[in-house]
Amino acid sequence: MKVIRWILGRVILLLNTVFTPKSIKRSDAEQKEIDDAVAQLHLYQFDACPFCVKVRRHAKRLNLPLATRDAKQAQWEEELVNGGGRRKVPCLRIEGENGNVEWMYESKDIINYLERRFA
Ligand SMILES: N[C@@H](CCC(=O)N[C@@H](CS)C(=O)NCC(=O)O)C(=O)O
Repeated sequence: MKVIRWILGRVILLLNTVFTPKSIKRSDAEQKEIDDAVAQLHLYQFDACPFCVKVRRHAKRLNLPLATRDAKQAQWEEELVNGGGRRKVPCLRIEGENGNVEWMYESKDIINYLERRFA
């Protein structure tokens, strides 16, 4: 089962590389504004998790320099569990202007959030 999952993960990564989505273009000023806003976001994820790949593809399409944190690494896993409450990926850590932090689980919710905010 583990081997099958590993192989499927590699296939997903390969397809993701071959069919990389095109990023939307913005003016430099607009992109800078977006980059600054996205700096407050971190995606806790696994490389080959299909739900994470889906979120990363949307981020790529929206031209968002979304920082990722590999939740297989002890440091990020601990942060995810302590902050979000569950060891589940993808999870988007959203830091607000006033320093408050929201942990958003579920790929659909994350994608909707990114679309609403940045599309
Ligand atoms: N419905 C969730 C499914 C997420 C999910 O099942 N993630 C798996 C990885 S692909 C996970 O975090 N499993 C917990 C674990 O591996 O510890 C979504 O769309 O985000």
